Amino acid sequence: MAFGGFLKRAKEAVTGLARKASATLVAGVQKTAQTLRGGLDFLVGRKVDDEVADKLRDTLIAADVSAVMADDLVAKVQEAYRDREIKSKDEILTFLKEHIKQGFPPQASQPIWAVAGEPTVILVVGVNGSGKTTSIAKLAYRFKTDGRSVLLAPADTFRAAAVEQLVTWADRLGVEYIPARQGQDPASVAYQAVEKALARHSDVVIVDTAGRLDNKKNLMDELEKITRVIKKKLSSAPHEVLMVLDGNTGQVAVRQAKNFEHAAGVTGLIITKLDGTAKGGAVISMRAEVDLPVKWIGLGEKMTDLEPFDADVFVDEIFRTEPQPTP
Ligand SMILES: Nc1nc2c(ncn2[C@@H]2O[C@H](COP(=O)(O)OP(=O)(O)OP(=O)(O)O)[C@@H](O)[C@H]2O)c(=O)[nH]1
Ligand SMILES: [Mg+2]
Repeated sequence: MAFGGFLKRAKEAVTGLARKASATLVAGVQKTAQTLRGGLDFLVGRKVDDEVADKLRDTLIAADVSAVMADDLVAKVQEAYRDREIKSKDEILTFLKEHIKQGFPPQASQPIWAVAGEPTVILVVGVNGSGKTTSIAKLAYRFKTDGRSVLLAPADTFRAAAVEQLVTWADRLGVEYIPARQGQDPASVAYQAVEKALARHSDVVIVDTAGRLDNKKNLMDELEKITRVIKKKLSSAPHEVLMVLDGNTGQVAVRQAKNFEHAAGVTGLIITKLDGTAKGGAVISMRAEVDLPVKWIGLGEKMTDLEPFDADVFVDEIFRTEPQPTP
């Protein structure tokens, strides 16, 4: 890895301490923030009685926070109000945010890297159209910007257009890829990618997979085969298996994640398409409902529109009390 990249990341780590929301995040979660803000305004000057509790619950659910989590949060607010720990709208909001943030263990959303000298192999899986290929391009862009060399493996050989889509991104990003043709065995594409990455000392290999994985068995079978084959080249791989979920589907995405929670070594989630939806609350229920960390969030169609998930920043942003002009 280039020294420049190391310096840049070290600098990010330091400046990251302030952890401010980026313009992309601010713009991306606007609709969710509006929904929450619109509903929470009634808290001003009100007692937390049953009516207010119901309204609070409805507001959380309108932003696609799960019913279980909404019930739990409302019960905690009612209790704290009764115990006179919180009173004003601002206190209630701060209390809510702290409780939600506490659910996210620190560091859980960090990427998993291979040991030095080995390529990190990332498999990307998920249902049709969830945003796998686009997210891979965004990850490649990020890693490349950080000074890592990236190799893309178009192992979605089901559709010819899928290979082309990833190759077009690779060319645009100036990263390497493995050529593949329609109908080729996906596992062989992944194998060749790992082989080439070892030979070239690439830092990261990202493997795209077909979106036909609409049930657990398909996903398990495909992952199991790809995994078995790449392990022949690199026994520690894959280091990360990321499941991509369409954030636009809100609670449906949560159920999907739950369904695949223990399947096939999934290590983390990418939640896409959070821009343009008011269902961003689903992201905060992921932790309460699913034993998998949200690692990245997609906030648009451009290569810069993917960010590491930072629960503190995300929660502050969706519960922002004042509309914030895009910085
Ligand atoms: N607005 C928005 N659009 C996104 C985001 N991520 C992906 N998309 C769009 O969603 C559509 C599907 O994305 P793909 O990356 O092709 O999805 P996929 O999972 O690879 O699809 P298949 O290969 O067909 O299974 C494309 O039009 C993307 O531009 C996002 O974060 N925000
Ligand atoms: Mg695709």
